[in-house]
Amino acid sequence: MKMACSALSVSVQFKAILLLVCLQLVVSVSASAIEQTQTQTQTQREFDYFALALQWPGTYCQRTRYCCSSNACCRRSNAPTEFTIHGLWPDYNDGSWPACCTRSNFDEKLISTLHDDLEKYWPSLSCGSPSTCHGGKGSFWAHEWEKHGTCSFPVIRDEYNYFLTGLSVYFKYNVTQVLENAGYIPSNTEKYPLGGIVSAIENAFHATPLLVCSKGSVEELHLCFYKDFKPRDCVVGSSTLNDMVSSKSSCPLYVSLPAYVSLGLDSVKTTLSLDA
Ligand code: U2P
Repeated sequence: MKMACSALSVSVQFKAILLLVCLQLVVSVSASAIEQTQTQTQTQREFDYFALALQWPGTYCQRTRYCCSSNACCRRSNAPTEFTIHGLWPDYNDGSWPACCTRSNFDEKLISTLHDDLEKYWPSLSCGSPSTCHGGKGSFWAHEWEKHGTCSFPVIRDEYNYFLTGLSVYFKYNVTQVLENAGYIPSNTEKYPLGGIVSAIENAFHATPLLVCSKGSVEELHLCFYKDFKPRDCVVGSSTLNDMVSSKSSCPLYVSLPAYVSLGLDSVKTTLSLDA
């Protein structure tokens, strides 16, 4: 499976198809592996569902105060203009989530075949070094694997499959395309009805997303999935637009979807923690 999946970065045309095939393999291999071994130490109860957390670069990149090589906001004309991945998060139905479930430290070599796709679709949008689980600091990917990935057991059992699955789900559920088709185009002047954005996603994927805003702009959009990666609502029980506006999402009734603006910032060598 690993060899087949490593062909992903070779052919853009076949990427989506291969990723979906890989995802199915990942799920079935993981399921059969459950019976084979239960050796992993589990100190937190098993999660209930997955959230694919997507970040909107047009909003995140407005915060960039200085540049560094790890920050995709600094790529100027090559900066991301579509939703990128924040993380694939195992969550509980009560709104909490497990974190740092095993001592499996991040190893970048294990995901070398996914590197180009991860740089493009799962980049860091800051210069900060987030905390890892056992007292250190690391890359954005290290943080996501150690904090969230290690808790996706038994559905996803290792680092490579965690990132592969994140990419696969992201390619299958193209939020940027759905919003564009519904007329929600990145703009620094327009505001769009939150209900319209939610409906566009519901119509496409038959499940209610969760939106997170910052100062009236869409910052994140979460898609939620059962453990077999079929879409489900993100908010259990009450998912009316009112609930989303008032409590869960920090979004007003009309939101901006800012277009990415090239920063024109100089890079600095020191990684001061000016942006998170
Ligand atoms: O929402 C702020 C931060 O809380 C963490 N979070 C949120 C929702 C959730 O289901 N799981 C979760 O971990 C995220 O932290 P991070 O992964 O960025 O460390 C989110 O940024």
